[in-house]
Amino acid sequence: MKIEDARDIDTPVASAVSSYNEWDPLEEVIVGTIGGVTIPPLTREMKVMVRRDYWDFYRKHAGEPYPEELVKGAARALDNLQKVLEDEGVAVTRPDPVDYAATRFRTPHFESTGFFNADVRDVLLVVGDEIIEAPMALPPRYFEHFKYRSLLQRYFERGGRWTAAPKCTMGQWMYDQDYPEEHLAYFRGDPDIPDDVGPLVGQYMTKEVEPCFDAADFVRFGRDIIVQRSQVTNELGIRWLERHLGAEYRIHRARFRSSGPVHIDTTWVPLGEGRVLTCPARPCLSPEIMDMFQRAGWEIHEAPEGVAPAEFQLSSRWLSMNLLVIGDERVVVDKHEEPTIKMLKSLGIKPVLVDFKDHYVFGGGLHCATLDVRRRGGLKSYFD
Ligand code: DAV
Repeated sequence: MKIEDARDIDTPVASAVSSYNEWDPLEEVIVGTIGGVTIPPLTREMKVMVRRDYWDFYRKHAGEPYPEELVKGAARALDNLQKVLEDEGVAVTRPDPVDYAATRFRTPHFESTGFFNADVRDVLLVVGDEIIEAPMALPPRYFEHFKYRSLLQRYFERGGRWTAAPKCTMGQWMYDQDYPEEHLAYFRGDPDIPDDVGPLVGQYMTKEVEPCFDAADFVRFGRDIIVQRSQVTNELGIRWLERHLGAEYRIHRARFRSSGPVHIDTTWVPLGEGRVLTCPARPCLSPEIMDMFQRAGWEIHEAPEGVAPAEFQLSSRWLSMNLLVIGDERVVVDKHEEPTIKMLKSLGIKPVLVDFKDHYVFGGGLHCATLDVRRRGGLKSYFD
């Protein structure tokens, strides 16, 4: 990691950071980097991230680099995305790859090796002119924010506000040691799940011991922010953000029928003002959220199933709906996702195609692997 000297700190600047929703015209974005990604140790709590078919592989190879051809493929996908965005007139910044993810680290509360995928959206939350570092909830991700350190410093010099939410300890007391192992067998996109599976009866891998959240469990609609209690975001974490943002924002808790929710951006995804995608395998269980959208005249469209010929170790297939809206009725979509492309066209939206499927293996789609730093437009209410 290299952090350059600060430049020009005495010249006042208008903030380079400004983004209030997921769809205003995109001017500047961070695209993640994959270099250094390391197979994380398969501790009990990490099983919420890794599909069961891969548990043996993760057990055997913890702390090692992923197979080189997978990393190369994902790196190419991220470069493809950078090019497509630049061709659309969006400025792109990239973090440095890390070279220390395989290093064993130790805090007073746990020991682990790293993980460090390209999913910047999991780690950082932009609300207006502020970039917030999420506490995260899983030990291999404890230091993941450092990957963005030099970029964050740069955005700070360019006028952005920079906040770190309190880190949690990630000590074993944070995780439910009685969480039924068999419930982890159901993965996030499974439509047929029993009614008593953990999250449906209010049981999660993370307990309410310390605030924790991943940034990707929040989705921004101007003054209104929708959040889900998930395996990695607890109610205390939600309250921390609610109090931190104060009266200008309204945080709405939404529940979905999911066996193990992790990140809301394959579940409830705005396509623009007045239109949101819902995942048919994870319908919304909160009547007040459905009411809120319906009363304000929002259209709720079911996302078609993903079809990209890709490998999924860390996510469901629903990365197909993990879209990056770049404004003016343009949406970036993987070029293999024909049904999604067709749906976008039928809504009068221009699909901007990118070859991205080789990044899916690391658990992230187009929204996960990016962070909008600046979108044209200000703070508005879309539900009054
Ligand atoms: O559907 O498995 C993936 C989102 C990762 N940021 C899913 C959620």
